[in-house]
Amino acid sequence: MGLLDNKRALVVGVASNRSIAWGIAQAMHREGAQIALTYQNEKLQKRVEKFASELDSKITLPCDVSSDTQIQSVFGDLSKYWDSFDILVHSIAFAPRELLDGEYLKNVTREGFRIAHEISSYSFSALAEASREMMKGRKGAMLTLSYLGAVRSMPNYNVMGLAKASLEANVRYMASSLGPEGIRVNAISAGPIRTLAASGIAGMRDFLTHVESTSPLRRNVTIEEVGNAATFLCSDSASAITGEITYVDCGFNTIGMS
Ligand code: NAD
Ligand code: 0WE
Repeated sequence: MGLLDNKRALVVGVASNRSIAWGIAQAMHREGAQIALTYQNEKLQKRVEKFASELDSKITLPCDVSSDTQIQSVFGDLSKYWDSFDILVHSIAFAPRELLDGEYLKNVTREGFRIAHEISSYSFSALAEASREMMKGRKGAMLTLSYLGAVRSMPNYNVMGLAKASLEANVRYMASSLGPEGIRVNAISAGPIRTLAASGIAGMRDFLTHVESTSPLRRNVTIEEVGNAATFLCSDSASAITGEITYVDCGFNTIGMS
């Protein structure tokens, strides 16, 4: 018996075998869920098709969340395979790189601010609204990925911190919108992990070594551990949990004198 037997999950945000979304998709598949994956662009298509086949899935769909038409067509395409589904995982974020370095105020721009919020927060609402019809009446669950920079100022994280604060508020408002339909909405705030999105980030190594030396568990979190927590939050075992931000960060957010 798996935690997610007879459930179907649409996972948005797999780009490599280090992606948090890949850790989540693997854990959900292990617990019995059928998986569908999306890919941002043609460059990622072949890779994502290979990842899907590793999870016994043939369902891979294009979805760049900056396009309303692509968001709509994902669900049109998905309905050719599934008449309904249970779980939506949103694991994407983007801000122009030059804003993720140096002093926040000096580097923030109107356009960079807009892009960060659109891709990292608005896209969760847009995907949720487009999912609504197919998730109706089935104890559905939605999950997104946040970071501590939403609630603390962190060096270089800058405008992404504001976008994550928006995303966390979005979780609460979406939970309120969708709760009456039995759909739960939660976020995992994960500790730093070396993924594509973290590569080339100024000072990423310092974030990792700092957590390793000061967090209660004295180590960093893995995508497998985020996947396991995600599986729980999207399972019926978490049936009364909604609107929550759950930290999966080896306890780092709980300490003082950090
Ligand atoms: P990743 O690079 O593997 O995943 C980021 C994904 O975002 C990619 O799949 C990329 O294709 C997708 N994406 C970006 N712009 C998009 C667009 N316009 N349309 C569709 N997809 C788009 O990196 P990751 O670290 O696994 O990131 C996943 C999530 O986890 C992000 O929300 C990130 O903020 C969050 N997170 C990451 C860390 C970390 O340290 N790596 C920590 C906490 C939270
Ligand atoms: O949310 C993130 C990273 C999200 C991200 C990454 C990139 C890199 C490539 C958003 N946009 C872009 N744009 C690009 O051009 N994390 C939680 C990982 C992360 O990013 C940081 C961190 C940590 C941790 C940036 C600065 C400081 C720490």
